Amino acid sequence: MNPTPEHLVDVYRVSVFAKELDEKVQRLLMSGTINTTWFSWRGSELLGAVIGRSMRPEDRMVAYYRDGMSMMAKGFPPELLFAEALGKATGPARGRSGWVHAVHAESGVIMNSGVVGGQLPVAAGWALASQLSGDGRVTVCNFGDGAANEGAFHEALTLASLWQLPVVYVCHNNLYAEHTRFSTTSPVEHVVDRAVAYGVPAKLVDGDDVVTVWNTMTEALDRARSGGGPTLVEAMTYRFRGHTRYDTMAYIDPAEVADRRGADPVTRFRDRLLAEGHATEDTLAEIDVQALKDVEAAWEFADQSPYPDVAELHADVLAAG
Ligand SMILES: Cc1ncc(C[n+]2csc(CCOP(=O)(O)OP(=O)(O)O)c2C)c(N)n1
Ligand SMILES: [Mg+2]
Repeated sequence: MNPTPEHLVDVYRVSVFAKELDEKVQRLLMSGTINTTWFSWRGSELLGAVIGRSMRPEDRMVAYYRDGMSMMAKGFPPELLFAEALGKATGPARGRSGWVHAVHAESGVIMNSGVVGGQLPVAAGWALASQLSGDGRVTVCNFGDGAANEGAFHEALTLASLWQLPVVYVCHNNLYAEHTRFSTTSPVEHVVDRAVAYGVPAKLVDGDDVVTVWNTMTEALDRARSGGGPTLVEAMTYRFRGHTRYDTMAYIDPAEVADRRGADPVTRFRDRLLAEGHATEDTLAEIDVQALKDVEAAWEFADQSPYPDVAELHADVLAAG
């Protein structure tokens, strides 16, 4: 079913917030104000917003390190994510997991893990638990094009298909895994080209095309929920910044990056909402102002939160004797 105008404006709200949060973190990092491991998601905000918003609250998401936008869209409170990233005691793991392993049980989101591809079998396991308990939940698993080259991809897709698990695998194909272009590591052009080997329905989509991604996700979620098994979605997207903040992107043609940055999906979606009459300039301007305020509130919360007490250093750590 096509997204309603309310859905579309909501997707804009979530994606403009994710964009501003990423920009804020970038400024804090580059000015030396904070120091944390951060993988910028600039360029993929729309994709993340649609994935998170097309899911039901009770569904589960296994996310990955460049995926904060999907996690927040699913309900992970931004201030808690920020606090966890900074190692603060108010983070859901009391600052111990850092950004890369953040978990928020209430919204059903886990980020697993620093091991590229590690999230795919974990998602199959969560989906198996839903199938066995009959809880009606679907698990969505986000991963990158690089993760699709891991053995875990093959293992997870095989099991998910054999057991018809309620899971949707969403590959965020941003063309690069660290400094390596996907085309130099894959004999086939697209990750979905491999789906036939697993007997899994698959769809290739433009990750910036909100309506198509929405319809693809809702169809895949419905199929999983009604016992129809897994789906593989490959969403083409782009990474405006380097793999990490130290990456100068010397391995990419500067014209490619300039072209992509010049066609910011969030800005283009805003233009489209106006052109198609889904929202007025006043409404969107209000959303833009609120996004900046909400980002500042999340930052203030994280910044003012205390670090864990040093007495906690050995708490929850398994030790013999
Ligand atoms: C098993 C494993 N191999 C290598 C790495 C190092 N590494 C971290 S991120 C990354 C790139 C993964 O790229 P992709 O899956 O396309 O995700 P993207 O960063 O592009 O979103 C690599 C190789 C790792 N963390 N784990
Ligand atoms: Mg990638």
